Order: sequence, then C-alpha cells, then structure tokens
Amino acid sequence: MVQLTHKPILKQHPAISQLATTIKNIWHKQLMVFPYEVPTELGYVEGSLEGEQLVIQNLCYQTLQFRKLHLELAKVGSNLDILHCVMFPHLCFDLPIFGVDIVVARGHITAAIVDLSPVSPDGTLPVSYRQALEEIPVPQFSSPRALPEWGSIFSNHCLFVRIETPQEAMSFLNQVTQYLVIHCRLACESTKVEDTARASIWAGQKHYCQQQQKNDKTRRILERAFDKKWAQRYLETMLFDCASPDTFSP
Ligand code: 18B
Repeated sequence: MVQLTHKPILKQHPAISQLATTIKNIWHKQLMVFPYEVPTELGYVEGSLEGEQLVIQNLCYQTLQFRKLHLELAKVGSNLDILHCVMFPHLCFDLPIFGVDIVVARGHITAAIVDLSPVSPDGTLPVSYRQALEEIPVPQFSSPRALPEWGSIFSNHCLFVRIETPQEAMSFLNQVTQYLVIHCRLACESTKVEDTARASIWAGQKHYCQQQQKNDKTRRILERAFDKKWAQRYLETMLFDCASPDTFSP
C-alpha cells in the first residue's frame, strides 16, 4: 500500500497533533520525500483493548538520505494517545537515528522522549551533530525520567521527561523541532561512506532496533490488543525493522 496522505482521523491530545503537523512540515520543507510501501495490512490498524478501541495510523516516506521516515499515531479509546516517529537513514550515510515518542495517559503526558541516537560502535555522535547540539540550550523540566536498561542506545542529548505544564509541553515540542531541523540539515549535507563502512552502520542500526524491541510497555499494548504473534510481526516489520546489510540504497 502506498500512502501519500495522512488524514487526521484521530482526535488526539493537542501536543501530539501539533507535533505531528510540525514533523510533516519539516520533512516536506527540508527533504524531498517519495512514497514508501507500508507492509500489507499495517498502514491503518484497528484492534480492541479491554473494551476500548485501538486505532493505529502509519505514515511513511523515503528520501535520498533515509530508507524510511515513519510517523505513527495511535489511540486507545479515551485513555491513551501515542505519537511515535523514527527516521532510519540509508546504510550508506553515517547518520544517527532520530526518534521521538509521546505517550498521553488519561490527559497527562507521562512520557515524552526525543533523541538523535548514535549508531557508531563507540556510541558517539558524528562531530557535526555534537557541535550543533551543544549550541542548543538545554531546557529544564520539573519531572525528568530515568531511562530503562534497554535505553543504553540513547545519546547524552536524549531528553526524557514527564510533562507537568503547558509551558513544559511547548518547551519539549521546541526541543524536538530543533533536533529535527538540525538532523534534516546535516543529513542533506552528508556524503556517502565507503562501502566498507556499511557493515558497521548496519550493526549500529540493528542494535538500535533490537534494544527498542525490548520495550515491554509498547509490546504489552500490542499483545493485549492483538496477540503475541501479531505484536512481534508489528515490532519487526513496522516499528523497528532493519534493512539487510546489502540492501540497495542510492
Ligand atoms: N511507550 N509507544 O511508540 N519508544 O517507540 N517509550 C512507553 O509513561 C508505545 C519509541 C520510550 O520507562 C509507554 O511509562 C506504543 C521510540 C521509552 O520502561 C507506552 C507505541 C522511543 C519509554 C508506550 C509506541 C521510545 C517509552 C509507557 C507504538 C524513543 C519508557 C509510558 C505506537 C526514541 C519505558 C509511561 C520505561 C514508554 C507505548 C521510547 C505505553 C504502543 C521511537 C524510553
């Protein structure tokens, strides 16, 4: 299925709607996007979780620099709203993985996380990223959150908080916007690596996907709304799929 539009069929928390619009605007402004084929039957999904309806809507693109741009919006009845976004670079570019997740539980943003995650063996970001990120002021939040064990993949610029006020929500959205603008700019400026460097980039991306798949909070929701097998397939093919190391890329 080729998706070109993302109809706003889900009424979500305003912070999520606003960020989804911002992400799409930046993608269209800074990158040249092409359609991406979403795995069969996974573009729009409905399930049910303890009597509540679960709706998942996926939007994907590809670009010269990125194998897959993925924006996912999910809603479980009136209890839970989720925004999930990951940008997977082609293996011929030494670029970090941009990721953001916002989880709204009964009106409260309990988890807001954004990062540019390294894929290099030593876990550091490219110098251009370090320089750009060091220029941005680090906003303060009243309820920072501790990363789970599998979160060792995140960089030291990872922001992970619970949002307590509308000002904090704005501040988080502003941080995400800055990371994304920097990322799209540096990705467009980047040049291809030697073929010999691809294996290490692939290993870094694979490790990122394997760690993300250890997030039991995501898995449990999918298992409860569908079943174990479906959740595994969704995690592997839609959320955190990994290109094979010799996949063709530009
Ligand atoms: N995630 N999140 O994307 N997750 O996908 N998410 C939760 O208040 C979903 C990503 C991340 O403390 C929670 O604790 C579902 C990306 C981290 O143990 C729920 C989908 C990143 C945590 C969900 C989804 C990421 C977390 C619990 C598919 C980072 C904290 C909310 C639509 C770049 C984990 C809470 C912990 C939490 C659910 C991070 C319910 C279903 C890209 C670190």
